[in-house]
Amino acid sequence: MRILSGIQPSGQLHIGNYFGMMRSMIANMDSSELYAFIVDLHALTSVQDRERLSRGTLEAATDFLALGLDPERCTFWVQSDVPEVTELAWVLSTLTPMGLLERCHSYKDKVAKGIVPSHGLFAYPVLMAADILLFQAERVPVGKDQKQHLEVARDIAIKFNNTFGETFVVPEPVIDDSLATIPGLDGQKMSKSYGNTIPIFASEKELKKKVMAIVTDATPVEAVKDPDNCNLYSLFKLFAPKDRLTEVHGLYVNGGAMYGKIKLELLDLLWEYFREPREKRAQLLADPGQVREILQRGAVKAREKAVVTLDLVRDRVGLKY
Ligand code: AQP
Repeated sequence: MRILSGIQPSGQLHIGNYFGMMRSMIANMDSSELYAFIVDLHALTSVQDRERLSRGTLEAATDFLALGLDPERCTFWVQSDVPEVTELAWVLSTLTPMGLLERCHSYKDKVAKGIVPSHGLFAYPVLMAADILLFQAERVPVGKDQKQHLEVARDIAIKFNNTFGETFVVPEPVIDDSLATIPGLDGQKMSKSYGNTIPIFASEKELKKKVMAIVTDATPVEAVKDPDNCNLYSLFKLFAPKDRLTEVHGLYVNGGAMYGKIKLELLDLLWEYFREPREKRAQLLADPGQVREILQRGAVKAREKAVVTLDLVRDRVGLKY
């Protein structure tokens, strides 16, 4: 099984990225042919700051490695190091109906949040389709927020195959329904560009500030509360051991849940959960040359695959003469 997914270096990686995508990618390393990459070209749609983007790219790669991605057991690279993807994106864009992109709510949401409505932001799903189709990926683990983009990629693949003959594998999304969308501090989707994240590798002080800022309602302690409609509970559920979760669930439905106490408990759980990766990350940060080298080797490996697909595409559409 060929599995592929990417992550934007558009800010500190957060627990939504981890549970939505990174964790299942790491878990799939041995059972599949895995392609993982840092999508810096996509991040350009929201980060127009040279220093932030280049630093973010190296940091995102470092974080992924620290969390357990093993470059020897997958192909791991930075999107812009494989330029074939931009050529394929252009070819695909010529047969992507405008209406398909106009329906994408991620574009509308981002514009509503103040991100400049550039052509790149609008065409984001086409570049994402190119990422996926270039490597003939069969499965793409993503959070629920990316489901529609996956449908766009599928539509484009089908249209291309119908127009030019069987060329692309039509990819399937892999979405863990229990973790579909991790809420942010304010209850909206946790998102780097919404400023509502819990970063995986925040300092203890920063983490405390974030966790204590999780928005909860103002009901008294003894009131009965709905855990399924509580942002704090949704986050607690990700980290708490089963028995403790059952107890806290009981406090919600019978009364007695103290938000402040649960937040402090969540803080401890979070800190412990990422302890080992944090130590690994500190080692990698001390040697950025090693991370760059891993990425360069990954890009060489990725390009070997990319040129084969692109060559086929060029032939199919008539770019060979
Ligand atoms: N809140 C979330 N819940 C579940 N999954 C999530 N993902 C992101 N946020 C959540 C998944 O993480 C993967 C990588 O995401 P991305 O960085 O490429 O893009 P994104 O979805 O746009 O993430 P952000 O944080 O919201 O970034 P910005 O703000 O820069 O756009 C994806 O598989 C995504 O589903």
